[in-house]
Amino acid sequence: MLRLPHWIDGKPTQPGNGRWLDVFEPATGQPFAQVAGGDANDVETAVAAARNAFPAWSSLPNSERGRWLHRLAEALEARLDDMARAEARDGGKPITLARNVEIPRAVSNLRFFADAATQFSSESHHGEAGLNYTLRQPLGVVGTISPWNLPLYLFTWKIAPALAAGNTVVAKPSEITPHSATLLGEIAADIGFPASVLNIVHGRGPEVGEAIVAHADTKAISFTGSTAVGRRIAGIAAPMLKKLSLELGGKNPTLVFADSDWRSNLDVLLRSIFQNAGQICLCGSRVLVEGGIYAEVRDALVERALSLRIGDPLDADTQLGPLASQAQYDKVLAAIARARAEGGNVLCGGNAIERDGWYVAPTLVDGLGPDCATNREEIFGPVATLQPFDSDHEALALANAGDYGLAASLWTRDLNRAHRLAAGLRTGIVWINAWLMRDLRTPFGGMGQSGLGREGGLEAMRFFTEPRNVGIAL
Ligand code: TXE
Repeated sequence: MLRLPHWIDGKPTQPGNGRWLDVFEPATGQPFAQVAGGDANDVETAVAAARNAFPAWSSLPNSERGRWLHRLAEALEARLDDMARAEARDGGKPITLARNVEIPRAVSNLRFFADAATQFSSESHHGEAGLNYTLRQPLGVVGTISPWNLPLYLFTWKIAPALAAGNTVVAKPSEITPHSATLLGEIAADIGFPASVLNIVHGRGPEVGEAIVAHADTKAISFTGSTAVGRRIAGIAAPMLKKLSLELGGKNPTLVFADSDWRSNLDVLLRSIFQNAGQICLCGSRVLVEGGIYAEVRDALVERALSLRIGDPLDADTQLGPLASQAQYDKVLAAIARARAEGGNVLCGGNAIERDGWYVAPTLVDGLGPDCATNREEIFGPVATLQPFDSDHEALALANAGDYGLAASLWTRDLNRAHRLAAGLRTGIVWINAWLMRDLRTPFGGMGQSGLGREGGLEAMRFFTEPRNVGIAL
């Protein structure tokens, strides 16, 4: 059986405790590989390696670090097909999505921050007393913990700015989808990427993740995952006064107004609900529709949901694959049962699909108010609710209900309304007549229970550096 080791000090490394964890194929529900089940000792080894590598890596000229990241991007691009297959197998992600969208985006994460390394600069202030300038220096060893829904994409989204800014990294991919990050470790070694600058430690969250957070020598932690784990990480990091970035998911509203061009954007609306089987923190899981067009929009979405091609993620025609894990499958089915118990009308789906693996039918539910658990708790699956509204005021109140605040997508042709609502929505991101518009320069992250801090562009480079003030009397 395929075995996925840690990558520490530029070498494949066995877990010190000799423990391996099964990695499952969501399309069959059967194990197909094993991943190192590391622990605090492996983290210790990785942190020591990263600490040793820090002086040389941080003192390279920025352009040289940028060149290394460009080389890594190029080598990753050359392995696009292997990477896409790896993610389709261990995450159940449709291979077309991996091949055409997510792996290319992982490549662009590396390229973007490779260039950012050469363009990142800091402020200076001329004043009566003299001149102040800001030194921005790398932190040292930093830890990154990433989830299973966009494995390589989110892995690179964190390591790229960390490395570009001159830090060395101990990275923990999700134990559910460890394959693509392991391949990246292999690729880095193949191109002679400076050893120990990027160390990958596999294993379970409580053993490896917490050890990375709790280690005195990791100077910052960048985490994407559940709100519950984010809180736990914050609890460990706070007394250490450790810098934290937390991206914790959402319960995102999509607001569809009667004057919008919703008919010709049904594809986007459908994708916003069901892309990656709804396992993206940005997916719209609460569709709010203006009363006058409610029935029409509902019927059109149901019709399109029923036409999604469900199948083997390795098949290029598949649009909706299985959920990534048994735990996620159980969670989504329980959420659907709860929606029924709360009085929801299941408009389509509402069941597991009769075949091997962790498949759930695309599900739309209506008849539920904003206060029920179905509309307040993240489900993270192919499930969305629909609610009607009658005024801008009501739309905003429904959209802002609940504790999350990651993203909102707003569909209208009325420019005034669009800008007014964009300012009133309590989310870190608002898209107008769009969903998941991507520009790596923009701040990415959420408000409320969706997290703390922002990633992307300058925000990420700032997170991974220490700003220091130098004042000179003139
Ligand atoms: O996430 P976890 P899970 C949400 C989504 C999903 C739910 C549960 O609602 O249904 O979370 O998913 C590591 N200390 N999102 O349980 O556990 C873990 O090994 C340190 C939203 O799989 O948060 C993995 O690498 N690390 C989301 C990573 O945290 C720990 C993406 C995420 O896993 C840890 C994923 C601990 N104590 C899930 N426990 C998003 N924001 O997009 C686990 N980990």
